[in-house]
Amino acid sequence: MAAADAIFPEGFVWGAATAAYQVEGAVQEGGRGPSIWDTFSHTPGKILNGDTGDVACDGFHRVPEDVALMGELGLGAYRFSVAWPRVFPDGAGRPNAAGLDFYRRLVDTLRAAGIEPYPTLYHWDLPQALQDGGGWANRDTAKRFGEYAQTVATALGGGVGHWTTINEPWVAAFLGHLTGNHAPGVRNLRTALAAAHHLLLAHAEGTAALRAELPAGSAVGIALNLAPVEPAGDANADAEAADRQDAYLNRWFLDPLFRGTYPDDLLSRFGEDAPPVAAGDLERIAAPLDFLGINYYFRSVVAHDPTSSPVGARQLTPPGRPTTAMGWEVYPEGLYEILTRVHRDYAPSALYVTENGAAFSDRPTDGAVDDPDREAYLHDHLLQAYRAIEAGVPLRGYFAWSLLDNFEWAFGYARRFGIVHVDFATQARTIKRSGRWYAGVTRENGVRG
Ligand code: IFM
Repeated sequence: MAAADAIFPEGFVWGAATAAYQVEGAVQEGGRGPSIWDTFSHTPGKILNGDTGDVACDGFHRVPEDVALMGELGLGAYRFSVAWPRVFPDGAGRPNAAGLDFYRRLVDTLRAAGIEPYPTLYHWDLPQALQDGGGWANRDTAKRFGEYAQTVATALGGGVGHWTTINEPWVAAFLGHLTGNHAPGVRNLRTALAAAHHLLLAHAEGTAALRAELPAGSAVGIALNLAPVEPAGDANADAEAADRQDAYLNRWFLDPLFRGTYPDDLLSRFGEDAPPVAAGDLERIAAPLDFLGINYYFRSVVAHDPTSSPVGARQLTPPGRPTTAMGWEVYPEGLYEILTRVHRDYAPSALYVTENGAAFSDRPTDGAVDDPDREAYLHDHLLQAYRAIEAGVPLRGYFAWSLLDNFEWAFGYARRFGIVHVDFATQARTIKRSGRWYAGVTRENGVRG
């Protein structure tokens, strides 16, 4: 073996990820009800180019084709999300059998192909009916989530070993309820903090429901978007802003999940806007996890700026650094830094990189898609993941974001993250150069050379 080879531990899980609203389309089929993302994307001015997820990658109709692609890529696992409005079109009440059947078929097709299903129960598509009752600002929504989790576990339980409750509660809470860039488009700090707390409470309800329903040995976790935080300059004020940003982005979720507390420094800063925590909430939120999923894309570099963000920290892209089509800095070492930090400070029993990837504007030429930047991004991040394993981090798997080019939320179809190209006019799929390279990684169980 050449010195630079990074061969991962036996049994390491190689996967790719998507989310329901980003790929499924078929928003009015199979009894699906509307979600907040249907409402939001159909509101003029909210999404670049007026795009919506109405058709997306047409994944709802293309399960056999897409699972065959996963086979070509040599994936051992597929992380997808279950659309709550397919299961409960009205948010609650009687589950929709056709919706559950769709996911049963997906799980069966994956398993028949030797690919482990890794469902996520909430990747931002709240049933509109629940939003009409207050959405995540309403504590009851966490209860509804528990019922939904129990229903999906009953339907899929035997065939699924790894469950993620919520994807990126920070994004759902703060982009959805503070900046308003995501559905439901609210702009209010108190609402955002209530939403964040209720998303964690939903995680607790969902975890309890899954554990009650699933066979022993099933694993339940949550996926957080985390990043190392650096001050932009040498000034003390920037260092303090970086501490606050770390509390806001990372510790606001890690502390309650692993320690049953919210960061004191921010609680006092938020004052009357602080979340409505009832007796017993934090104990339930801190119930042990079987794994933590980390979604990592770029580090957070911040400058002190009292007018920016609820913590007075302005996010910057360090000048002269490479960036992706999202404008996000390419900083692979950040993956090592966040994995080792979380291992050191919180010691989850197992970790997965549940998302990592990059948008670049690539186009097919003569039927091929040459995306060396994405290949380099994945390569460099995988080497950092490997470094973290060598440093003792119990990292068990890696999921590239994304299997397919898809609906990138407020950016619509104008940002491509896929290792498989999608022509949205014809729905033709083409494995990109990065996808072919990743197939080599899954085959070799690591990165050679
Ligand atoms: O596309 C998103 C995904 O839905 C959640 N994590 C970040 C990705 C890229 O923005």
